[in-house]
Amino acid sequence: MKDVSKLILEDGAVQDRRIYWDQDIYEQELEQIFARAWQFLAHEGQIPNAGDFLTTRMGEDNVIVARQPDGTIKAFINSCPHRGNVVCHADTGNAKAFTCAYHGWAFGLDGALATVPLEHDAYYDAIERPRYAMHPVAKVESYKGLVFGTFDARAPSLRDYLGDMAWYMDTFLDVPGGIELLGPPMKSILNCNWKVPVENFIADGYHVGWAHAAALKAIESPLSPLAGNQAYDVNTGLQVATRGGHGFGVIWDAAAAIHPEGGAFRDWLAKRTPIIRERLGEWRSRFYNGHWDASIFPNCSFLYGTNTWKLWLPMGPHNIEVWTWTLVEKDMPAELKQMMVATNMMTFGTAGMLETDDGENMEQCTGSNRGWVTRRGKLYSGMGQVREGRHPELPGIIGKGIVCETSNRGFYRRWAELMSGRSWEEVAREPRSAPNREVA
Ligand code: UNU
Ligand code: FES
Ligand code: FE
Repeated sequence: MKDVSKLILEDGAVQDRRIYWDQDIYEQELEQIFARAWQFLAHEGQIPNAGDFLTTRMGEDNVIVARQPDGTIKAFINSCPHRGNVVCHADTGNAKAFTCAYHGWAFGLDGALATVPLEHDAYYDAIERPRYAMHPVAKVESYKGLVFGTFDARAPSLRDYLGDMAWYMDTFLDVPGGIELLGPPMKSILNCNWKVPVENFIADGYHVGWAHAAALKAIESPLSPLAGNQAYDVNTGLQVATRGGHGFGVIWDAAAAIHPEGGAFRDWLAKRTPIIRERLGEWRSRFYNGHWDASIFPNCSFLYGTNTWKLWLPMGPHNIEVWTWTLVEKDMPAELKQMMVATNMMTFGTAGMLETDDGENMEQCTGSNRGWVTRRGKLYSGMGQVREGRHPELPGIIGKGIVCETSNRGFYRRWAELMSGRSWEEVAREPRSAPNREVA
């Protein structure tokens, strides 16, 4: 294993550019991160009934996620244990069994090998079927409807893995009726390293006024004054890095800000806020009205408010597939849900105005490291490091204002911890506390 101890320096603020380019570092990510960490698979509502399934990826491994007759969810690798053919070619559907197109092995909803053509005549009944189940995803667990999986049986529980990020996410997960992810997901390809969009969503309030200047003006949103950083109140909001590499930034009172037809959404928020305050308290009712940019380690991101929900699926060191759903509250009226979908398509869909602003930057941030000398340089995300600290009421490390790189640093500290190959226990034994400085 490669010694990665020098790739992330200064408490997460300095990154070696080779982490965005080198094949051997990428291979180590597949092993130490994607084969170990919990990854987002689905929302339970996408596969409500027995036999419902969908296919997705964990790292570069194709997986089938299937609702079992007993209501639980199982996942397994979508590759036939006979000669390796892809078994299921559908994105989603309902099945009684999964049958391989090559020689006809058939597997149950739990991935067990159920029938083998010519089993008696050609195998002489000597095949030990339990040995040829489809490779299981070691653990599949849900948090308030969000389903995650890990290939590592020794991984902590999903609840422990999400840590304090779960407390923050309850803001929109723990609403009456819960949430839905509306699909089918829009899918596109970007020629960038998977970490670049994760950075953008976890921490990058800095780019919003600049990279999205034209889009913000065109949308004529309450955030339009940010265009070109003309009137960007960087102290509105805050940024959070929670232990485990997750994090987000929030702009207060901006949940509906980039919806051109945001009126119905604002009405909805106003109506629901007292209920959220009652259930979750004052802070979460404030977060409920804010606009968030967020990432769940390693590769799931979302913008609460704009309500885009994304997976950045790695396809080699310089390529990803982007999957985009729309997050809505289940109890929202149908027209409001439709408005959320339309805005998401217009802003962060495949050809979305803001998605294309970001996509171009993300590809160039990755591609410039093709240069051998360039690649030997470093990048800097030290913004706000001298001001971040603890908060009397909020968990995690708090950065002051939305324009800040606190959660970027938290992401890279976790990246470095897992990339070193240390066990979950070793990593957990080193909790990093917030700098001893109060950030109100
Ligand atoms: O691009 C973003 N992450 C963003 C855009 C965040 C907030 C408002 C608009
Ligand atoms: Fe699947 Fe042969 S490769 S039955
Ligand atoms: Fe952006």
